[in-house]
Amino acid sequence: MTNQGVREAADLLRRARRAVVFSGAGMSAESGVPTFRDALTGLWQQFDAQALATPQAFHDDPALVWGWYEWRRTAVARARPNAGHVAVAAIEARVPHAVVVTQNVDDLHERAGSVDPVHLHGSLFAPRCSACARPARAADGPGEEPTDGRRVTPPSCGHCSAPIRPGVVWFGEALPEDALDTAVDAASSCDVLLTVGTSGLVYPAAEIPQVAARFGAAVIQVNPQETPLDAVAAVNLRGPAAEVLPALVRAAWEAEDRA
Ligand code: BJW
Ligand code: ZN
Repeated sequence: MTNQGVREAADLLRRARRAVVFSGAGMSAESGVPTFRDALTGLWQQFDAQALATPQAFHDDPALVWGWYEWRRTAVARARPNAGHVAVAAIEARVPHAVVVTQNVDDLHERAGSVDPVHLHGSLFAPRCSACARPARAADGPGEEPTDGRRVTPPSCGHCSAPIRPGVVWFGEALPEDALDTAVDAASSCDVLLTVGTSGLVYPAAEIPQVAARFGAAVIQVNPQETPLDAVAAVNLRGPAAEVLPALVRAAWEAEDRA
């Protein structure tokens, strides 16, 4: 990340009337939550996440998949928002109209103070029936899953007895319509879209920054690695979210605060 890049991005953000922050798994990496494309460990090491995040995997082996999500729910409940999440909430408080759109199924944006982030891929904390779709009661407490994970038989629906499934969006499933509509509306009317910690490989979510660019917004990307979104980014800040985002907030607003 260059100082010049941070200054450029800070100017764009300070002038923005409408902004979208679009986040992916890298946003939570420094909270200790593995990214989606990190290698899995423990019980799941012979799988990749893409193989587990499917309706077929849950159908074939519900205890394996439910156990994986319980392990992740435990890890997220024990994690804390990092300085990047806090900086996103600060951006939201500064820009007149700001919307946080996340692909993450954790609740770290909310816990850092973001108001009503749009969850495109659902939540670890909103299980539902796999047959009748009625919401199920989320388990109490952070969970007690061992570090290596374990199989856990999912609970049954109180109404129809089918297994309860995680309230997330798997491959081949439609995204929640209201969330996708809100995200597309926000992207098509913003001045700046800040994309943070996503590989930009999973659709239709990966279209959100592209929609913003197509409608004339400046796209700022925060990611230590190159991604396909480099092609639409006006500014690329190569670095970790918990370092780059606080630096961006300082550069955008600190001078103003001192004046
Ligand atoms: C850091 C960092 C630090 C590291 N700081 N950065 C068009 C073209 C091709 C394929 C498709 C298409 N349209 C649809 C498809 C199929 C499919 C798809 O996209 N496949 C691709 C893989 C090719 N899409 C779907 O199936 C979607 N559904 C659909 O299209 O339905 C159609 C339909 C319509 C009507 C009726 C029925 C069907 C659904 C996609 C659902 C995705 N779900 C998951 C799992 C959620 C639950 C769970 O978490 O288990 O969502 S998959 C997974 O990927 C998860 C993530 O939200 C998503 C995105 O991943 P993300 O966040 O980008 O993470 P990573 O790990 O990939 O990247 C991390 C990044 O962070 C890296 O770049 C690092 O460098 C960076 N990083 N440390 C900042 N400290
Ligand atoms: Zn049911």
